[in-house]
Amino acid sequence: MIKLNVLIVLLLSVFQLLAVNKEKPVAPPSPVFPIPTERQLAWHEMEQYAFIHFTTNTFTGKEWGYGDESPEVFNPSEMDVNQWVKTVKEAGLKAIVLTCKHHDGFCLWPSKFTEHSVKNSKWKNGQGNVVKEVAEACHKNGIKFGVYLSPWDRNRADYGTPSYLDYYRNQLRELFTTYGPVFEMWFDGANGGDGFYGGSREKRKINSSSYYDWPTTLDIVRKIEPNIVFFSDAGPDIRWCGNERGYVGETNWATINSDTLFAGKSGINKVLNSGEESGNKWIPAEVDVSIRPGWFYHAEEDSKVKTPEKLFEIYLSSVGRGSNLILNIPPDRRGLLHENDVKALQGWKKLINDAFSTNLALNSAVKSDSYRGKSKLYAAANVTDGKKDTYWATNDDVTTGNLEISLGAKKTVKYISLQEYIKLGQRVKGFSVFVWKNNNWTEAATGTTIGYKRILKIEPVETDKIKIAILAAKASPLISNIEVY
Ligand code: FUL
Repeated sequence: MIKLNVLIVLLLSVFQLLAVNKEKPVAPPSPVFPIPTERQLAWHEMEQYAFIHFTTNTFTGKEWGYGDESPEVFNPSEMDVNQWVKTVKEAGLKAIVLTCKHHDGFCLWPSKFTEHSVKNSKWKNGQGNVVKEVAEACHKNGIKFGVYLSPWDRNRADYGTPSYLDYYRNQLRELFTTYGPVFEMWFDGANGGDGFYGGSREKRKINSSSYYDWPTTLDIVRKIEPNIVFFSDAGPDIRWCGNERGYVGETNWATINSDTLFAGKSGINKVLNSGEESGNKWIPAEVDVSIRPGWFYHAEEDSKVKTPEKLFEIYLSSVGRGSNLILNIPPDRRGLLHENDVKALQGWKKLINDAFSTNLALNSAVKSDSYRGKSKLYAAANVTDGKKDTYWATNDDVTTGNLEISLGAKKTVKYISLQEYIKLGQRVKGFSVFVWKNNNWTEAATGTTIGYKRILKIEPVETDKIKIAILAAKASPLISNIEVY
């Protein structure tokens, strides 16, 4: 039997041993402001989702209905939202944002505030409700639901007067209390112009910076749905990427200045496309693009559906540059996603799966020229551990560094994916990717920003070593993830 005093001595030495081996705590890097909110972080992780444009336009062949369309024309012959959700989910899209009301004012749900809705259509004898069906199918199948409610309403007689704002806000309350949860609200930039306006058939001009009194409206919605992200040209949560062709800038800051956003300056689309390094707000870009030339379904565009290859290119220039992608797939007159669109989405998903099926760098050995306080917490191994909450960091006074990944054996490499730990702000301003080839480091790609995610397509190469050189950063670079495909 061990005597008590021997046991105490033994325990003491174990404690001492542990104390010696315990690292001195190293302070985490301070944030570089602005930083994303929790709801923005959750949004970043969604990466891609679907847009669904559907209204009377689908049946009249228009892109912007005038507002005088009879509700009767809305009559899908075999609508099946489960086909939409199934297609969307299988394509790897995480949500559906539905045009509950487009500029023509026709409502896809039987709103109690207007007669201009599905309740006066022939579809299901006026008993149908597209919004309810879509929201329920999304929630049942584990994808999120988002709302597009056009502020511009070419049907309403009172558009342009204060009473229209009551109408618009009543509809938001109606939608958000009945069909939630809603992850994103899409506020369209198109505002005012000619329209039916209850029979006036005239041109109406509104002052877009004051008429809508957005703070009050957003507050109403936020109270019902605290975690919602608001998209509009200027945020406040998500900004437009400045074009509808499917790309954000190669330089893409999630930050931008509120002054730039609201000054209505010429050249604003270019700034929206790249963000601003010195931006005082975290407002990341969303890339909106349609799988067809138009946002609504037109039979004559059946042969113009984007190819899987084009969609893959769009994926790289949106998600691959740190933005989210909202890809529009418009239902046809049957109320189904057209076969050509479904085929294109399937081909696209296959390209993505093939390209990114095996991360060759997962759990690979990584060397760095330095790491923060020589603490394991910030060591290079964090970039290949497959965990999003661990990261490599340098000391505060070090804003450059190299990360060298050994793949263990020669592999064919085509893509490199990099991620910053954006919870503490976007930092990297310049980097290069090198591959070990013929006993030399050869530059395979170079870039400016990384942000939430950056995917680099490189000339396919046989190599067993990759080096990421961070060349410039706003502060200590924090890299959470490097993947190699
Ligand atoms: C634009 C609208 O005018 C288009 O019709 C479409 O809804 C697109 C997503 O936004 O501003």
